[in-house]
Amino acid sequence: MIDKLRIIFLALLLTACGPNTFEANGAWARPTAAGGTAAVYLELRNGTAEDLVLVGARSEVARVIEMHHSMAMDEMEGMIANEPDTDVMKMAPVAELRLEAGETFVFEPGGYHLMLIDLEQGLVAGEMFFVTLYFLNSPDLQVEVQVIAP
Ligand SMILES: [Cu+2]
Repeated sequence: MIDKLRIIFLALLLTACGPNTFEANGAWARPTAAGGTAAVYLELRNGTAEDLVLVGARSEVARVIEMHHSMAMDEMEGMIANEPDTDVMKMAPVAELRLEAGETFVFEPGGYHLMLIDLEQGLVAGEMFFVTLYFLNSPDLQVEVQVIAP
């Protein structure tokens, strides 16, 4: 009986750690003063068999989080944008993002990012904070974000 339970327990463990998972890796942001705006970059590995749809994010450190896509000026025709860092790239809000089954979706500088707007507290190098991601068809995912100096 004990052996049977042990096998079931091991099977559950293997299921949890196997390749068929959905996880966030390497989330980071730059140090930013309170009241400012900061981008979060990360990788979302969708090891499940179905596409997942990211529809939003929240964090205690910011009033609002938007999903943004940065792109070159010539792709921006007719779109409203603001970009404090450079005059070459502009960014636009995205309502939802499809994370394809078996793929890793990358948020990175110059591409997709989570935009923390109106920071309620400063982001300090060496510290971390949490962001919760919301999906159309998957449970919420809490992500630990490291604050890393450039
Ligand atoms: Cu942005």
